[in-house]
Amino acid sequence: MSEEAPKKKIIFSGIQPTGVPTLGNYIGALRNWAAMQDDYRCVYCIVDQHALTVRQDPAQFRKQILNSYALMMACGVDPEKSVYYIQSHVPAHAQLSWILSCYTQFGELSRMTQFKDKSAKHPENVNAGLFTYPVLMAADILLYQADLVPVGEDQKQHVEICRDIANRFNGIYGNVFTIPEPYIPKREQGARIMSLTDPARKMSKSDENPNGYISILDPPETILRKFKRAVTDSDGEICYREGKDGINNLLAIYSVLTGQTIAQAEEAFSGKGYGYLKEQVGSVTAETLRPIQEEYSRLTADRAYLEQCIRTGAEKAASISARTLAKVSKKIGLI
Ligand code: ATP
Ligand code: LTN
Repeated sequence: MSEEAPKKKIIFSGIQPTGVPTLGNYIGALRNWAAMQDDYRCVYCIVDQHALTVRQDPAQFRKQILNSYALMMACGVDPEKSVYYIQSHVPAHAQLSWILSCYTQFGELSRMTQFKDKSAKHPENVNAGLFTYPVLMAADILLYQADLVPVGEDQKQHVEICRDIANRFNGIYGNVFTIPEPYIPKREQGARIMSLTDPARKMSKSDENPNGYISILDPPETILRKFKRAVTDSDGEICYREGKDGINNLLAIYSVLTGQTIAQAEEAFSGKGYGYLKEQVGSVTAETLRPIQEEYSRLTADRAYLEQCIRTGAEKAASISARTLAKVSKKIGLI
């Protein structure tokens, strides 16, 4: 048997170091990052340049970048198995982003929901970076010739524009880029975890009200308290149904974290009250996050090791991305 093993597919994903990730980030994205490392060639990135689209306090930002790097490792990202680095350490991202921006239309960027949402949220700072954010994201993905991009549902539109840009570029210059596919969990499997205070909105780490989200680093008492206060409805029945956003959200969290189906979770809570459901979801969440929190404390105490991982990650990423950038530059006629 001399047949070569089939080549592993390439995964690329990124997360902004804009604060401590939430349970939504964990379920929608980070959990899957760790799980994919054995079956794919994974490239994971702390996208600090994307975070600059919102004003950051420099001292705070510096800490957050390092902490975010450690936290993803605590969630299972292994810098030995995956290429794991910080975006600004690899200049090819910004370089390719400029080139791709010349192949992206003003009109298509204007249609991005995240741009509309974030401009409404920060009307005093609707900067050009916020507008061209999806182009930098396309550069991230295309530099590594990624086949799949694991993200939560909110990022689907950005992966689609990335595909459009890549197809347009390939249409002119031949097969330069792999066309990536979004890799999104099903809705009941946590593609969109909702806010605990307003279950019509997604759980977001930049929510002004900390009761809306569970931070990955919240201590158990805080987790239990936040779930206890979670907004539900008044009909008192525990089932997954249209219009029951609060209960659907709790059932989705419970089923994802316990590995049960929604139907099994409904069964387990049949005839029980909302208070009991909240307590159970709270304790399953606290139990899931406990080992992550312990590993995070261990890692942040070992700064030399973290810095070494960051450096090695950037070297690996730079060497892969330089190849794509060189190919692109040649195709478009740069000398
Ligand atoms: P911000 O509040 O700063 O906009 P965010 O919480 O939306 O940030 P990102 O850094 O933009 O987080 O997202 C990281 C990953 O987490 C992305 O893949 C995104 O799709 C996913 N994600 C974010 N929020 C949720 C959510 N509520 N449910 C499921 N996945 C989510
Ligand atoms: N826009 C994403 C973060 C992000 C990303 C990426 C995700 C930046 N570049 C490339 C996947 C692939 C977000 O806000 N969650």
